Amino acid sequence: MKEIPVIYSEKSFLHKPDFESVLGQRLPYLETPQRVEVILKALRACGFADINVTTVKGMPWIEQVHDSKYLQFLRDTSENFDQLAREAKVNPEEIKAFYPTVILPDDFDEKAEFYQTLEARLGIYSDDPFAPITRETFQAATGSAAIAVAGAQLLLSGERFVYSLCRPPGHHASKREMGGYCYINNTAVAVEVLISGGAKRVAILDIDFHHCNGTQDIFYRDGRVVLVSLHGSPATTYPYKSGFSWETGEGEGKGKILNIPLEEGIGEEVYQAALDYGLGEIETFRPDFLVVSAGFDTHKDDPFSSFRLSTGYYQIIGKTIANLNLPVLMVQEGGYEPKILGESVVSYLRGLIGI
Ligand code: SP5
Ligand code: ZN
Repeated sequence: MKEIPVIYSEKSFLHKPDFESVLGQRLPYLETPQRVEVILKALRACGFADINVTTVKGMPWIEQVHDSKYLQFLRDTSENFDQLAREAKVNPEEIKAFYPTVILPDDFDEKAEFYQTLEARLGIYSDDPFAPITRETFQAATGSAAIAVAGAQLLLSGERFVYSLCRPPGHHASKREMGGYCYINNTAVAVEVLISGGAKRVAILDIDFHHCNGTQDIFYRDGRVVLVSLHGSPATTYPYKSGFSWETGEGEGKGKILNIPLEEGIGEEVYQAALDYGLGEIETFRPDFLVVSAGFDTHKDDPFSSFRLSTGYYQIIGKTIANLNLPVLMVQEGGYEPKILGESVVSYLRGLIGI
């Protein structure tokens, strides 16, 4: 039987914020460790291999993607959590995570020095309140990026398909800001590994329901990378501020971003036409590798989705992608309904590897 290396890390289970706040409602944090468990369970049930990587050192590539002050902040806030809480007059025993209370612009080079408080610094390095920092977040986020690094290295060593089961996800994380459950942009880190390993051109296909504002920010002026994203229209869908069709890249990156926003309620036919169009652009670019930021929050039963995709349809998506005849690294992004998440990943991988 054909197989696909599946990479995950025990560190993913460390990150567990206890709630998220939406319009004043206190809701359970949807980006749970259980997501990884259901995916692993479904994969093991049909005999896919899995590799636990806790030892890969991802920092050199993480530092190529993210600003060092941002990374320092992430580490410092996790590692000195209790002390920072007490300094801010918060009882560390009463809270599991710091959430930003203000959102400040990220033109922070001077401001990071100027601002003295945790509240201001959280505001500088956050895009929204959906990426809280726990005591374990830095470990889990760097562990997640290491999963992407290990995946990219396997691709460089000649594997045709690899699945990096990253958690926390990454595509909303930009050079200097976290947001939307994301801290380190795992896909961008994988791209840097591929380029360091000799790739001249890399394509990214983002099929998460939400626009990849972080990935777009990182590669907006970069001629080495083409980024195609299919997502819910910013008119109705988080992150709202980006993902418009007129955002096409600048400078060296001009024309190398393709955003395909899709209306609420669309089904598989419309989605497939958009996918075919997007993949056409990727083929024209003649990349050496394809990295897929794969979210399963496009499923009809996902709490965020306004699309009507079925579990079985992910197999067609996988097959369509495989038809490009490129080495493919699949990086896990969103997907929040545990009842269908595992089966959807299996369906997609079956399509990809053709079983
Ligand atoms: C990686 C990823 O999929 N991140 C998604 C983060 C989404 N958080 C946005 C929360 C906006 C809440 N809007 C509520 C609408 C639910 N029907
Ligand atoms: Zn998403």
